[in-house]
Amino acid sequence: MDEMQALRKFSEAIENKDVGEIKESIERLRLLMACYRCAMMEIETKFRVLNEQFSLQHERNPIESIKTRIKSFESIQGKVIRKGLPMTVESIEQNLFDIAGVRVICAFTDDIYMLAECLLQQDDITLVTIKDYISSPKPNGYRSLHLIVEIPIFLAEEKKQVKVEVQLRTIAMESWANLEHRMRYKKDVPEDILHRIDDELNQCAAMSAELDEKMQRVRSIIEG
Ligand code: 0O2
Repeated sequence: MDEMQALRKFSEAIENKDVGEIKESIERLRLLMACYRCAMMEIETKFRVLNEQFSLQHERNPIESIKTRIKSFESIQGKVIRKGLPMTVESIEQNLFDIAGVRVICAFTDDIYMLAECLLQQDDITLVTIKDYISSPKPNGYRSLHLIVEIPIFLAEEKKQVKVEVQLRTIAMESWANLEHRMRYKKDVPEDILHRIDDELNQCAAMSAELDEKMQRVRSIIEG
């Protein structure tokens, strides 16, 4: 289904509903988004607690910074349309796993795996999927460890399992991804130039991977 067809289908779906139905869908969507916000905060807190504990026990912080974001409604809508999914609250909840996102930036690659393991060991966390783009980078050179996890959120009358996307990366991986993202989405760059910079970006990714490896080795030497 192309974008126009999907948009037509969405507007037909709205036209065929009465105002009460639309209001109810909006309310359910607002509740769902509130659950994502809570789940995102819970995961962020878990990482902050781990960081605190490490700084007490080992006198160093494995986490440099944490970023969180909730996918905008425009992005959710775009993804639903791209994937040819029905534009309903249920479909959004069942098919999109990256509405709540937590990004953890570490100084060293080892810390990424250590933190992921610590998170996954916690008994209220369920692993849904894991994608290791560090051991197997994407063809363009993109590296990061991606986890989709589920965490329970306790509402007044129910317990709800909510999915959160966790991206763990080093400072070098983060700066490469940010620059690549900015260049990829930069407007007015002709297609042939975009192709030409692919190779350059790949080389930068290899250099940044080498930097991470060297930093890791230096730390191992210091720690004996
Ligand atoms: P945003 O705004 O960051 O959320 P899916 O999410 O299932 O449709 P896929 O490809 O299975 O698609 O997801 P994957 O590979 O786990 O990657 C999802 C997210 O990782 C992206 O989210 C980016 O944040 C990041 N990412 C993946 N590949 C690249 C890449 O090549 N370059 C950069 N800079 N980031 C990447 P969104 O939805 O694109 O955007």
